[in-house]
Amino acid sequence: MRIYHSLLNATKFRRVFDFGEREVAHWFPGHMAKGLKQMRASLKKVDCIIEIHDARISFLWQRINPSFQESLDVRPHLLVLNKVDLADTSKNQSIMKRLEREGVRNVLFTDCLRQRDENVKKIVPLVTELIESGSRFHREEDRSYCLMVIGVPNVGKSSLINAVRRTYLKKGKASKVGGEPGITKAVLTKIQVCDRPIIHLLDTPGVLPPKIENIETGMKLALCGTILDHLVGEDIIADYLLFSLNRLERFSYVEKYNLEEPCDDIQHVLKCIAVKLGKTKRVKAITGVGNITVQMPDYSAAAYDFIRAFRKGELGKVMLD
Ligand SMILES: Nc1nc2c(ncn2[C@@H]2O[C@H](COP(=O)(O)OP(=O)(O)O)[C@@H](O)[C@H]2O)c(=O)[nH]1
Ligand SMILES: [Mg+2]
Repeated sequence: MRIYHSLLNATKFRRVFDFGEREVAHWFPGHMAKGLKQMRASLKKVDCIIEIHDARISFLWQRINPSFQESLDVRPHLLVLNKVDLADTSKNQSIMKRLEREGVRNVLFTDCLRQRDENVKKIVPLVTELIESGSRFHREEDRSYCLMVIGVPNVGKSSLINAVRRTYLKKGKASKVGGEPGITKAVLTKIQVCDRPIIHLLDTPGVLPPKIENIETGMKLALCGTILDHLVGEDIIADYLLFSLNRLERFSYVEKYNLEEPCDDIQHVLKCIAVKLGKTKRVKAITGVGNITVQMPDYSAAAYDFIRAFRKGELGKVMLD
């Protein structure tokens, strides 16, 4: 790996990102309020909550709704920090310390795409213990529990359900997984994942916090795929990605896309990506001698690829907060 010593003096890069006049207000699809209402109505039947967060973003930005959170807090609660394969795990210790200070006790880091993830295996014993040691627990002959899985869109709720089911029932996918947020819309699906004890998981639609702290937090959530890209704009997500990679000194994009050196200019980077991937488009140009067709870099296609490469972990592991 090349080291870019001269560039590590940060003066070459932007220190802050200019969001212009953007606001987060229009980033929330209407179905989220409906989803939240349904979740609230089903809470009575729920013995334990599994809250899933993206391991790359601070815990604070991903709690879905303060009023809903209160009704959650009376139940046993497990926090799963997912997509740990994409996260810079050197920060895990300090994350755990911070969570402890916030009073969050039961935490697991997971990679739901891995065939045999050790921490996915721990979920059933841990929630069983949490439920049975709780004050609401009444021992019955048929132990049967219902768990609600909550979290922002695209964080891996359905993948986690499938992973637990794969581990304990040796069965295939039951809940649809998607690359775009909003695949599990306003329905709560109940899926059995274990038969001793009988455990059902309630898959829920992703719900974003009703008020995102600030635009930068919104952009981090967007970068990790929790908000529909077109609502935010792929051009700005790509630029924020470049800003973040430079800030974190993750320079693998330089070699991957044949750049000469790290660069803070998104237009230049997208051009290199387009050239490298052969993403060009023909456009008509009017000249003095008539109309001609010229090849231009396809900036949108390049931005799309850049963002997807990041989400697949191809541009390095990160911690955005
Ligand atoms: N790299 C990685 N990707 C994951 C992980 N869990 C889920 N995904 C991907 O994240 C996307 C959203 O997953 P999904 O389960 O549909 O999220 P949901 O909207 O919360 O139900 C899919 O493309 C999954 O393949 C993980 O642990 N690591
Ligand atoms: Mg889902």
